[in-house]
Amino acid sequence: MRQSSCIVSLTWSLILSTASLCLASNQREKPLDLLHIGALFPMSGDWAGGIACWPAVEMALQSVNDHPDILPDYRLVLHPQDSQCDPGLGARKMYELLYHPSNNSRVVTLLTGCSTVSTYVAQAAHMWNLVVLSYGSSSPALSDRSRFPTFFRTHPSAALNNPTRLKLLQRYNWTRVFVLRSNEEVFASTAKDLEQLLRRNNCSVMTEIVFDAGQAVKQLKSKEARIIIGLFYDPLARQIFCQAYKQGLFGPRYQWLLIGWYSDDWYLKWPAAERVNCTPDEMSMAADLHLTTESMTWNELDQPTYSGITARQFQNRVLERLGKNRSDIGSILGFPESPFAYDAVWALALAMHSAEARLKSRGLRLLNFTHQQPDNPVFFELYRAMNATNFDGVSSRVFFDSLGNRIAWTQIEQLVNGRYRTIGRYQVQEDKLELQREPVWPGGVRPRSEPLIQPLFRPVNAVLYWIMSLLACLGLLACAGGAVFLWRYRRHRVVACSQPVLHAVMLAGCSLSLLAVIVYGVDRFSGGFVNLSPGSFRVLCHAKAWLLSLGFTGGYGSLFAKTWSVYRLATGRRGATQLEPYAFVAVLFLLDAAFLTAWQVNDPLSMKRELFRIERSDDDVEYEPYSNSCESKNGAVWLGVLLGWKGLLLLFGLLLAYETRNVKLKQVWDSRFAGMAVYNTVVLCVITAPVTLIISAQETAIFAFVSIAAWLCCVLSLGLLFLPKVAEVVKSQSSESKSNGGTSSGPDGAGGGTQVSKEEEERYAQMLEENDKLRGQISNCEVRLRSLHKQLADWMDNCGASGGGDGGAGGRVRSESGGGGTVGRGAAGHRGGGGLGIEVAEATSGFYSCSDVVASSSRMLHSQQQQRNCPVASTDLLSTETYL
Ligand code: ABU
Repeated sequence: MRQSSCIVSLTWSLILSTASLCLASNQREKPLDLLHIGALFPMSGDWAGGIACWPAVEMALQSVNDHPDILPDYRLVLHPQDSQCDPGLGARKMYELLYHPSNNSRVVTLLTGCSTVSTYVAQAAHMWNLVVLSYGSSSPALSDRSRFPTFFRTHPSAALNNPTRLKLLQRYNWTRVFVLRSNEEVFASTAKDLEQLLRRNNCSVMTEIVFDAGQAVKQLKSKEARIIIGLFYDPLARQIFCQAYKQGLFGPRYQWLLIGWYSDDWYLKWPAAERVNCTPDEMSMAADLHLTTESMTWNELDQPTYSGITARQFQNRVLERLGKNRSDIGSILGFPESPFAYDAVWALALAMHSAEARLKSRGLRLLNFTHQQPDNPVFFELYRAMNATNFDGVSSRVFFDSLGNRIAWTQIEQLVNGRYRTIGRYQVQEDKLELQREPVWPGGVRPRSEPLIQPLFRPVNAVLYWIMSLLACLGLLACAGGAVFLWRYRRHRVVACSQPVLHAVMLAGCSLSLLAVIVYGVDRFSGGFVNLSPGSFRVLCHAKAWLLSLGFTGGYGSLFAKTWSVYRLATGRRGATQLEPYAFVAVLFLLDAAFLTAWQVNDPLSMKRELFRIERSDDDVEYEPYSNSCESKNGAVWLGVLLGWKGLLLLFGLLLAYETRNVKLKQVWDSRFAGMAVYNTVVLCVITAPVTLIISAQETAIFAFVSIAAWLCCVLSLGLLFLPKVAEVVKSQSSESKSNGGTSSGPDGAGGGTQVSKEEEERYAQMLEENDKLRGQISNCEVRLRSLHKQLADWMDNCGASGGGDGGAGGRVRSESGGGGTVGRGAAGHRGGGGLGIEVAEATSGFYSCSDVVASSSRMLHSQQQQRNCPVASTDLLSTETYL
């Protein structure tokens, strides 16, 4: 392979040297001053564009030399060298041009082709005062004045294609792109510029560097690449497309975008040295329908350019020199760049001409050029003139930006059935896209940059939802049954002695929780067969929060209050009243309501779409499951506070239930069952709360956990508190019916036994009512007694009485009323001889009328007043008696 490339190189050197000699022989006929131009042509290698560019340069040189008005005192002499598109060889050729002993001519400028070579040459050239002009270098890296201070190019930068690529991506909505590039600087810098541009325009871009074509294609496949931009020379393009064929990275769903300057048949023919393990047919299949972008190389106007010929005439002459036909155009390497080469020579000649004119005015000439002088005026003027270039070339208008770049339109083409056809063109300065036709899409459908993601509503499992709703309804029925039972047997000992109001609260709480189970399922169905508007969904969110929270407070709060009152009674704390548990539950409800209102007002819940991992994918569509849930901005904080507060209640409830596990009280008949219900609720809540947080992505599982836990809490609590009572009532009724000779026969125990039981119940209830009434009367009496006692003391002070031998009037009234509220009579008595002393002590049994106590004290007070001839506060006493 090396041998053959040496032979090719030698052949071209001979041809180029002969050409050079021919040009030199011309010069003998015309004794003009010579201006030497060094030129590097890539006649082989990655881009062998010199093949068509050399004849173009030759033509331009001839027309410049023949032009009577351009550099009339000079003749341009070209020193061509083959660089083989190899940077090392290119650098060596440059040194040979500058220093080779056989070359005593002074090279004024350099012409180069192939980015890799131009990079080396242009980086060094300014050290010899050399302006470098490239006809075939596309690397964006060359647009760097600090590295390449004297570099110009008639070949536009490859970065000029990037806005066109972006335009295409945007037009076809391709937002996820892969860049596959080889490691040369030209492609690295193009890819870097492209990445920045795409990212700025919200396009996701991933770059893969090719070290091995097979591996690179495999990588693309594994990353599900669909839109692929290839940045590489054509030998590598062949390797990659062979692999693309083998690995199936072509056809429908895939779109390749390549560089447009390969020859038209690059995928069909390749040098024997290249190992491409695919047939031309396979390569055609893989490469078909790829798009290309490339700077426009031809002046489209069919008018003579500055050099005097039209672009078409130029094409014909180049073909003539190459001995080729128009039909060969696509396969001639460097043919697209040949107008750049032609215009490059004209740009140099015009710049030299202009520099000569300016130098002349200073008494200098172009021949005063030197390589060594740091600020050589010729170099300075030449550089200045190059910057000012502006003429109509065969490759359209030639001018450079401040970085020495050529500005041009970009053309978009597509390979359709083996032929490149124009799709349109784009001009970045004016952001102008002119499309002639739409591309043909592989498989007839425009590929997508990523699979179409279709949302898939995932409701809770319908069977589970209906089962749980049915169970919740049964639970609600049980609550209703419990309420009927409570009312029906409100006077029965087992009901009356087990805080029936707390039971009623618990029934209400359980009902709310069971309703929450049904509502919880409805909001998870929204988006499916229940389609709620966001507004209705919001209402449902709040309803769910209120139902669950108040349901918990009613259901568990009543159990907690019960356990609390058992604890208070069992530990014999004074001051605990019968109202305390109710007050406690009321406070819990108020706190809940205040918290939920604050949440709803400050941070309202709203509908949120929860997305889950993509599960299924067929063809080009992927389904993304989602469900709707309730969310608020600081929902986690609100929920944290609510759960924390409820968690504390659970913890304290557990402790109280444990503390009172052995307590048996007449007043709270069912205390042990209440304790067991507390245990159940705590265990279920402690398991459910963390589990639902962990499996937040599993809709059905969450619903199952929450609804089953709520349902079990309710049903177990109801069972534990009501079933023993029901059993007890049934037992007492059947034993009563037995003791009445088994006369009872009806389902509700209608018969003699039941009659007696009812009487008992009524009597018990009457006693309770009476007890309440008496307690009220006692407290009135106590107030009255205190007032009387005060009056008595005042009266005695006023009368100057100071307690005589009869013991004085220093009587003392002590009144106590215990939790039971019954008052005993037995401890009342006199102190001292005739002294006033009444004690109302706590009684453990029987009832005491406080009227007796007050009447007796009034009477004693009256008799003492009479004894001491004191005026009687008769109205008070009388009214007291009357009242009593
Ligand atoms: N259009 C050919 C460019 C070759 C190169 O930049 O190396």
